[in-house]
Amino acid sequence: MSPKVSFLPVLLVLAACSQQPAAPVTDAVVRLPAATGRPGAAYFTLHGGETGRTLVSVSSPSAGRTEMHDMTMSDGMMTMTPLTNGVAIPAKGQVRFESGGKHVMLFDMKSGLKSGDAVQLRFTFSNGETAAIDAKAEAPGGGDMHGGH
Ligand SMILES: [Cu+2]
Repeated sequence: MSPKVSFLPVLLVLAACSQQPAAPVTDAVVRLPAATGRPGAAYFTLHGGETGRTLVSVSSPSAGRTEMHDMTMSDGMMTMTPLTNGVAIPAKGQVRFESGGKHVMLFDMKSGLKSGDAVQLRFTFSNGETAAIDAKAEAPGGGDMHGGH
């Protein structure tokens, strides 16, 4: 057997990976509430894939209720707008949910969650596609605008 042949299995694995459809959601984190009873927030990156998709809802077994919000700054005021018509992600594009922008609010969170814990998020898209992923819990940030929400 020549040395070259031994590389073949590695190449096959790489080829298989590149043909898998990209995950619809990556980089998920959950910002834990600063105090019990306050809402937490979920942040992540949505991927449109080959054809684009529309996120209609996000839920979590660790939260009693969730809402999707967009936070925008107008005339120096932070405004929170519910995203009731879903969030469209263009084909091959991305939409970021991040601090100071779009976010998912997690109400009535289970107590006892701590930094580093896995918090499951369940995503539903308008085409019927669903995804469940584990977000990493993060300690509440001191400068988080969301504290007064
Ligand atoms: Cu909010």
